[in-house]
Formats: sequence, structure tokens, C-alpha cells
Amino acid sequence: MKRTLQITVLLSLLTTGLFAQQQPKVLPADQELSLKYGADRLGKRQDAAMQQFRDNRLGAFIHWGLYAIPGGEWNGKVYNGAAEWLKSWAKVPADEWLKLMDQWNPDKFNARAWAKMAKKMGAKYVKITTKHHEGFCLWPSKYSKYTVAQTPYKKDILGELVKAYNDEGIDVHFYFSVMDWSHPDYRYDIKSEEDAVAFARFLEFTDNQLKELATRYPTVKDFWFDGTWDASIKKNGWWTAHVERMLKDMLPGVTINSRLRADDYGKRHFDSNGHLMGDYESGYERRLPDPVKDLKVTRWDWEACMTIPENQWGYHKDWSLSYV
Ligand code: 16Z
Repeated sequence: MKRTLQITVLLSLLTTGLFAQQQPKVLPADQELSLKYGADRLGKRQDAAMQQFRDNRLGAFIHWGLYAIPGGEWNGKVYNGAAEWLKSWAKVPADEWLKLMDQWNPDKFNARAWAKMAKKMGAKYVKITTKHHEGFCLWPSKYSKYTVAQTPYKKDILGELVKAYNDEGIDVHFYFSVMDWSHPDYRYDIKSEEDAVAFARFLEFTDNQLKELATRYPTVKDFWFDGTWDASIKKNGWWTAHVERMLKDMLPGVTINSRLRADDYGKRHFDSNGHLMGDYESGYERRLPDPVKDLKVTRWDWEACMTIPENQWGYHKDWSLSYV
């Protein structure tokens, strides 16, 4: 179990609910702005796939990446911040960080044992980090040098997990960070023509990775986007609408969280008219709806991420000491 914890890095439970966290301002219909990239629907989705998402109720959220190896410690110093952000806390350059790949060899990893554990705890769905901010891919992406295929372990971890969970009747959802610290074309903002050109390449790379995931693992039920808050993405709201459409065309029924989305004016989650974009609202960790105010609002679906430590998602060797 200890070993599993080391390799694994689970670390949060999810509950789905029907309530919006906060009620955004909704303009009277005749005063609404005309948006090209706003909500593509008013109110909740009512199809069977969305109902399945809602009915699943309890999931497990697994964060597993290179950050599980140092577990919050770099050069003898333990950082109490979230372990999956260690590269940032310890200011480790990308090339140095990615050398952790040489140590990626979880030879005791057993996808079927994980799936059985999830089943036993009652999880109806599991969210898995396909790629966190560090850029390391749990699947052998042909668009990146930083994947499981380039490690001593070599095997497609994501593929094994998808199969094992599906065999237990558990839905698999993909976490995907758009922000990618391993990619030279990522930009936090677009301040020059050079930035615009590089970021256009980056968005094409991201499209390719997403199409690759949807093609390789067509049973995926949901994409949960993260790392979408930078100015570069807010200035490219069109792209977030495009991604939502692209995935929904490829995978009928797939659900997408609101955090992916920005509208024509860079407004995120809820568009400039106050309508939810994507299929359900994703708040930050441990954020629950207000039990009085928000329980009256059932216009949006909702998912809450209950991290076990206060603010940790990846495996941290010291989290039980620092956070309890
Ligand atoms: C407050 O700034 C944060 C907090 C958490 C920025 C990003 C995150 C990331 C975590 O690393 C984890 O992946 C979580 C789901 N995500 C929001």
C-alpha cells in the first residue's frame, strides 16, 4: 500500500452535484451581447450522456506525473506547496525537470488492482491526468518527446488504466492541462507578432494531442481542462470554442468542463451574458455551492474536487505532516 501510494498519487475525491457555485449576472434577453464564442446552449444538457455524468456522483481524481518522484522535495529542501507545482516552487528549468523521466519505472504498477480498488470504494468514474502543467504525457504521444514511451518503463500507462477501469464498468475522464511548461511555443501572453506565431503553433500542437487522445481512447467520457487562465488563452476564446466543438464532433456525448472556455471578450466559465460555457462548472479545490443560496439555483451542473490534503493533488511525501 505504501508503495502504491508512492507511485500513485491519488488524491482527491469528487462529487457531482446540480448546483452552481455563484450566480452570475444574466442580462435581459434583449440586452444580451451577440457572441460568436459564448455559451452554445442555455440551461442544462439533458441528453443520456450528461445524465450519466450526473448519476455517477462519486469519482476519484488521480494526479500522476513526474512530480510523484521528488514528492515535494528538491535538492534537500521540502516545499509545502502543491507537489505537482514543485518545478515552479523550486524554479527548476524544464530540461532539468524532464530528466526525471529517466527515473520513471513504476514496475509494480498494476492498473487492474487500481480499478478494483476504485470499484470497491464506490467510484463510478475516475479522472486521470493525461498531462499536467509539466508537459509529461501518460500516453505515448507522437507530438511530444516527453512521454511514457521515452522512459525506462515505456508502457502506455493511460491505455492500461482506461482498459482496466472500463473493464470494471467505471467511466474514465481525462484531465488535460493546456498550459505546458515543456513546450517552447507556450506563451503566457501575446505581446508581439513572434508570440502570436509561436502560440498559433502551440494551439495546433494542442489540437493534435487532443485529437490523438480522442482517437486512441474513444471510450473517454469527459475532458476536464485546466491551465487555461493565462492572457494568451483569454485572447483566443475562439480556440476554446473550437476545442469544445472538435471533441464533441469526434466523441458524441462527451462532456466538457467550463474551465476550458473563454468567450469573444476573454470572459471565462460564464460568458459575457452570464451563461455557462461547457457542460458543467468546475470550481477550485474544496469549493462547494452555498447550501442556502445556490441550492435554489439548478440551472447548471456542477462538480466539486475534494482534495484530501488542503491544497495538494500530486503525491507529497510530507503532506500528512504539513497539512493535517
Ligand atoms: C491556485 O492556483 C492553482 C491551484 C491548483 C493553479 C492550478 C491548480 C491545479 C492543481 O495543480 C491541480 O491540477 C488542480 C486540479 N488544478 C486546478
